[in-house]
Amino acid sequence: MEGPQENAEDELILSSLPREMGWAIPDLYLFQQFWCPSILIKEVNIFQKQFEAKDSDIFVASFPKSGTTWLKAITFAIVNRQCFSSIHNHPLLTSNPHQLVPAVEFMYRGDIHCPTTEPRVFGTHTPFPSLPNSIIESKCKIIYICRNPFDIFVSAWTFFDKIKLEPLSTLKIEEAFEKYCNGIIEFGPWWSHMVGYWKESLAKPNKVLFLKYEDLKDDANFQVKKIADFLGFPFTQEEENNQVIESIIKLCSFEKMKNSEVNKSGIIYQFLEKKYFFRKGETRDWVNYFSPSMTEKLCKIIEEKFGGSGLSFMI
Ligand code: PPS
Repeated sequence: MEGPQENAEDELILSSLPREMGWAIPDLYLFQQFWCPSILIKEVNIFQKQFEAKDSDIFVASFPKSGTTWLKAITFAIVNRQCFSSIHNHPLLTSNPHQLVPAVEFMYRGDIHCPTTEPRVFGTHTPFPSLPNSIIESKCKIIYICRNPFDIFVSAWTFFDKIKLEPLSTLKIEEAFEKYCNGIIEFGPWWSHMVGYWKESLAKPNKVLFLKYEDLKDDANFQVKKIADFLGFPFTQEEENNQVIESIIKLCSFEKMKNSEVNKSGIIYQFLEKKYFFRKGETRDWVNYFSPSMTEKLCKIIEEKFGGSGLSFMI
């Protein structure tokens, strides 16, 4: 518990930071060059200062609404496949992926606990430059999932509206889009988030694996094998013959997860309804929401922010 002096210091630090209204969280502060939700600043600080990574740790990193839940499920299923070989008694049928693979930012809030078995698998929305040194310096691995910025926008706009905290009211799509184009969104700007992990994946391909939601949709079998190889848990020929990859894909599929009783009701992280993590699970749903001028504007921003980085999106 913090005393009055620490609270006063926290307040003083916050009051010196640029502030904007969030989409779901009333206040976002520009903290270490990203828009950090006020309720998580203390947690991100503790994470940076206290987290001790183990060489065997695995981090599923992402910008919100990029496919985190899906990749958490797949990663958990890959690394624990010896313990839970039967699809009928798998923990993913009785727990939400965010309970099995906790977000480090929420781990210091009380209702989510640090995994007790190794390899420990964690999630994080923290941008690469703000990760604790022990993650950078240890041999732990990071898998980043990236999604095209058009679908992220729609997914975020619909999701944040459902989970928004008082006193926020519904953001019109035009208002949300304006903020999005300025990078003002929980954990934004989205472009620097993606480019940060992208560059690190190029510099250290054994440390950071960069995946795209669209590629996972397109050829899950190939991507699941790639993840397993990267993590040092490759599938044996016997496993391949026994359709182990296919059963992991099926277990983690959108339909299976959305329709699983455990994901239909209840909350996690103290305020998030589990059912809202599963909406359509498709690519290109953005065409149903974007006007021609929005499309043109976002294309320009993508060109400006990603040009020369080598990172591109199939629009
Ligand atoms: S969060 O809040 O950051 O953890 O959200 P995140 O999981 O990153 O993104 C949510 C979007 O991913 C879709 N989703 C899936 N797609 C494919 N397969 C599976 N299993 C799956 N689970 C969740 C979810 O529906 C959100 O996308 P949209 O476009 O809104 O449907």
